[in-house]
Amino acid sequence: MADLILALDLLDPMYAREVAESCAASLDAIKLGYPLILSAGLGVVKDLADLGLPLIADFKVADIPNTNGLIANQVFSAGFDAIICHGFTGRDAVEACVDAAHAYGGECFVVAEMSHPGALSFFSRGVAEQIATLAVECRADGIIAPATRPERIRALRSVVRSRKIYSPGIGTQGGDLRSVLPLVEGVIVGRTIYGAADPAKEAAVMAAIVNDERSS
Ligand code: NUP
Repeated sequence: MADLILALDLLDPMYAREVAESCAASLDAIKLGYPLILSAGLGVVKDLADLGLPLIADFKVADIPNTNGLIANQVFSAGFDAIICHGFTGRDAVEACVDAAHAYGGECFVVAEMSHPGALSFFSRGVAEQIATLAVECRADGIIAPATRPERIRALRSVVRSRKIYSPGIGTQGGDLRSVLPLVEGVIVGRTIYGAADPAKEAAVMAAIVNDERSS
């Protein structure tokens, strides 16, 4: 049973709000990252809160434990429900994000392997499995794994077992929605939805596929 998560990587806050609002009925969560937050400010989180959808902060936090904790506390006090951090920083740094998330009743997801081609320079050769293992040991709520490489999702599933896998890379990056849905708890989709001529229609089409998979 996978969630449909919109990656709202738009720079114009008014248009971002319009797209989010028009797609909201088809979505299970919205992911915000540097593009929108740097252009609109952290206040955009409160602006989107009335849509009633969980908001995920994709800052891929990757600093020392103290700084990670400070960042995560800002994220959750701004109203986010979940945070994404990197795992290559190691146990203490990941734990700082997980601890802050759980203190706020929120969730923390650890990037195990990225979806773009260049990710293979460093995430291959067992590194992703090690990061996923660390995520489990640190009590993270789940990992991020690439929709562009379903076989890697399957490999990482055997590490994280019942923890969540959220997967970006559908559509524009080449990942196939129908192939990935049975493997994960959430698909993260940006340009394929917000870049469509009619984002609400595209979100509805994808939500119908998600619902089909849920009921199969
Ligand atoms: O490995 C990752 N790949 C990825 O695309 C980890 C991510 N967090 N993302 C994010 O997912 C990326 O920053 C963007 O916000 C979204 C995918 O967007 P799109 O390729 O569907 O437009």
